[in-house]
Amino acid sequence: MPTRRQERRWQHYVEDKKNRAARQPVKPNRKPNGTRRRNWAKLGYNDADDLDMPQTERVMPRGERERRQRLMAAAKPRNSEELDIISAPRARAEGTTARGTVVEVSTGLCRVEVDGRTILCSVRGSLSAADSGFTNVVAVGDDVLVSRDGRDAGVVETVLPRRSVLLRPDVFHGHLQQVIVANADQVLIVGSWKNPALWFELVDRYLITAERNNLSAVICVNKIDLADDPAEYRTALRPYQALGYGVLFTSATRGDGVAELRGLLCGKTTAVAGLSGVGKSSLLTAVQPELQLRTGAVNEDRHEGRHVTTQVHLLRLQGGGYAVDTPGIREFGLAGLRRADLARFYPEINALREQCTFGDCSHTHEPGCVVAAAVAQGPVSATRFHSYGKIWASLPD
Ligand SMILES: Nc1nc2c(ncn2[C@@H]2O[C@H](COP(=O)(O)OP(=O)(O)OP(=O)(O)O)[C@@H](O)[C@H]2O)c(=O)[nH]1
Ligand SMILES: [Mg+2]
Ligand SMILES: [Zn+2]
Repeated sequence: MPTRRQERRWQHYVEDKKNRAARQPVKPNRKPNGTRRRNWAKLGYNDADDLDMPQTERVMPRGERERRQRLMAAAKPRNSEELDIISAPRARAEGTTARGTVVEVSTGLCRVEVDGRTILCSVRGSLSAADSGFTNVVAVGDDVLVSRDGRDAGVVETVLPRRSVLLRPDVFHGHLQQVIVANADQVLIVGSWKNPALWFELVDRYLITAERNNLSAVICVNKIDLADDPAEYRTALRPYQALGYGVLFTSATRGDGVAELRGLLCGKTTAVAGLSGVGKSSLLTAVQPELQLRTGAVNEDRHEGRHVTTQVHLLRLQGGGYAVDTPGIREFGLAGLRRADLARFYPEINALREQCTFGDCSHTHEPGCVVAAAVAQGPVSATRFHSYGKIWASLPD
């Protein structure tokens, strides 16, 4: 217990300190200390515990911030939805904030589905792309908080933490990444058996992208009506089935596999990826005819589509869930992947790697490569090995 005298001395000390601080001359040109901005858009749910730290925070003694976070986390509800709301900076127009999903984006504007209605929104200027780490602030699939000004318009105030992102190099700044789809659960990799012919390397690239983003992937081989014999495509896709990948054979024109596809899309957010002209829009229209997505003929000479779908759209499905009809994008992100890490995405190659003569065998040219020998004998499919080599050659060391 402090004595009365000690207490008085303490009071005196505090008063004196206050007065001295008040006597400090004000320096008009003093710059405020730099602040650290919290990059909440990049945080996953794992980081949700520290989301309600203020946007601008003081530099604290070592360990102090973590201590406060632990205390706050202990006092907080564990429900992730509540965490989202708590973590969001307050919208300006309090009382009119609503939560919605971005269904379409164009420069500076986006359409957001709120309570079953789609409203046109601008994006609050203080939400900067640089802070998000990507070249776009808002992406299709984003969960956002909007403040409403009128029934059909609003402003995106906050982009809530993303569960997943599908990226591609930005069109104008190739070294930066653009978010194509946020919060997808799975990728539907669409290729056509013919016209244009199935491009296995692209299938593998998309499989790697999906795995790197923790998304499940299903391969959909469309236009099977153009095959002379079903054995052709069934044999070609067997190595993928053997590896455990889901494979669906469809014909948007004849209706094969459409019911199965509908079931697969139900209740999830699916990014539909594949080259132009393979029938992505046709398949989605077959799944849900009222979507009536624009489709286009494939160029007879070049066997390529004409990029009929140019915008990324989030389409609400009747059975629940969303599908994202993406334009044919070749370079869904392998950014940051190095040659040495590629085999990790080829389980059948990875399983043999320790038997190769050289410990750091790349399985592309070395003598004594067990993987190359396995291709001749069968365990590694020639198609997969070929794609592995092509992708390896395109990656940095
Ligand atoms: N024979 C056949 N043709 C199909 C099938 N599915 C789509 N097509 C045709 O393929 C062409 C391209 O189809 P789209 O649905 O526009 O292709 P997309 O993948 O959406 O192309 P982009 O929007 O350019 O990326 C159209 O002429 C379709 O009629 C199919 O199962 N069989
Ligand atoms: Mg299309
Ligand atoms: Zn090897």
